[in-house]
Amino acid sequence: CAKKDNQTTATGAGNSGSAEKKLITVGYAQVGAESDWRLANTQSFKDTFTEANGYKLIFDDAQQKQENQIKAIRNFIQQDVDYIVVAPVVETGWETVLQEAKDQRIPVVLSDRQMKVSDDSLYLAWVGGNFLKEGRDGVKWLEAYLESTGRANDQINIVDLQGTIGASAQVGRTKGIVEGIEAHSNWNLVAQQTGEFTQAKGQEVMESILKSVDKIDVVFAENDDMGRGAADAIKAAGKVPGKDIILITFDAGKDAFDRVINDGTFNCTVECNPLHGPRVAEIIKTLEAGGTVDKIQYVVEEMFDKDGIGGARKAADALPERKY
Ligand code: GYE
Repeated sequence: CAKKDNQTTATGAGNSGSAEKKLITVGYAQVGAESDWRLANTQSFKDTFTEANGYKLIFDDAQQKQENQIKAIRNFIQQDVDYIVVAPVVETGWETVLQEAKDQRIPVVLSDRQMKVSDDSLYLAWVGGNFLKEGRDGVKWLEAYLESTGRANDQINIVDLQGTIGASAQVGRTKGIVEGIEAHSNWNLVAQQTGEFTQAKGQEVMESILKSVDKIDVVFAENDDMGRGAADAIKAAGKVPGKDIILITFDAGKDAFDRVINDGTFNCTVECNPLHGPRVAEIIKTLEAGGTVDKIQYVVEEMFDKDGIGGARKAADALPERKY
């Protein structure tokens, strides 16, 4: 235990005292490669945590399985890394392994999805998107869109294609749309099922919903990839996505922008920023210098549509600044 006695878990202050400049070893327990968002997130870490920037990155892809992430974290502990970064696949079930990291005095930083732990001293900080706000933004846009198309008082049947159940990105976005449905007596939740945040599963689930539900007005796809799958399923059923069925997605990646601007198959996409590499590096830099960081750090995010209604920005205006 004496090994890291220049380090405290409260501040994480680390190598700052050593004469020669050592690389800081960072183990990143990544969720998987399920979506465009995830690929951009992985790239952001690989681009940031380079040797040239003073880091050695040990990257692990857990293939969307918590047990694999727990194994990866244990491996990082065994290798005595300087920091462990986790993008937790689900919110719960992390106490034991985080306690193991704490016992070895290895600071843990969370990024992207959140954890629900009984003792929040088990991690130093979290940085990511505000998923409940994202869900509520999608609702605000839908209200404005229905209003602008004269449908504010019509019966509106809504499908919620959910992300990985128990992931904080799913929990927040689902809560947002469910609140919206409860607040409008003419909005009806006609189907709610997970598409695991993947295009293939999103398509498969949407195909079966289209067979069992007669009238669908809106699909709330909890990421772009499932939105793409849903658009394909809607086309295959002889309907026009974006016209016959309103499509709202989350992430606002390049392809979603293209659809909103060009073929109209998505009506609105709510931003979720994946470029967390530099944000986590900033946290580590501060900790290395003996400083303290805000425990919870939300990234500011927008939403985009064709015409700029309901608080959305026009996608065409924002396009030149987009980085993913
Ligand atoms: O929206 C989805 C990805 O956790 C915010 O995970 C992330 C979500 C993102 O698979 O595309």
